Amino acid sequence: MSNKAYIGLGANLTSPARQLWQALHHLAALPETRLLASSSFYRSAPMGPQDQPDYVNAVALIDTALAPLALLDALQAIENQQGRIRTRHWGERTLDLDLLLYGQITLDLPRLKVPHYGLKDRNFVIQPLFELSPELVLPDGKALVDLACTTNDLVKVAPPLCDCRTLR
Ligand code: A4P
Ligand code: MG
Repeated sequence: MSNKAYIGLGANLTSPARQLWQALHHLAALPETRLLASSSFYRSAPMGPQDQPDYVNAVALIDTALAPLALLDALQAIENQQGRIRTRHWGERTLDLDLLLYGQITLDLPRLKVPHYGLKDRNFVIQPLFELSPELVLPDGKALVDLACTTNDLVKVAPPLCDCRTLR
């Protein structure tokens, strides 16, 4: 059985936009998984420590038969492959991949909380998610459109990747 999952991508080191492109290629190559769509790339000021570069963020939609923990393992393997080094909390990184949503499932495991705990509070997640799926309803029944913020500090840095067939 396959499930739609949304992945949050973030990077602020070593050519962040290129890191996101590379991560999309890696997502497209995962077993039992299809990359369906990616949002535009957005630049934003760092949340957390301010003495780090701006981030580039995006959200990808995949269709996957990987179970949630297997998918998390795969996402962390991609982060490591792209040179992720864990230093300080909310610190700089070549690549962060967060499992935002997995179908309508809610999980509260030591290694994995779904929906991702920051989903509702972060413009750099809500806006690209809204671009992909404006009609989305979260597992708690909340409509994404009701979370969409009016104030906006995000700047688009790349055109939408509307044709993900080139990444498959
Ligand atoms: N984990 C639990 N649930 C999940 C999930 N749904 N998806 C666990 C992914 N991981 C999940 O993550 C720590 C642990 O969370 C993992 O081992 C996993 O088992 P991490 O990626 O190692 O560490 P982290 O990313 O520093 O911590 P955290 O709390 O996940 O940070 P966030 O929420 O990812 O935020 N500013 C801007 N503008 N844009 C950003 O993208 N990102 C962060 C990091 C800080 N500031 C930012 C941005
Ligand atoms: Mg993370």
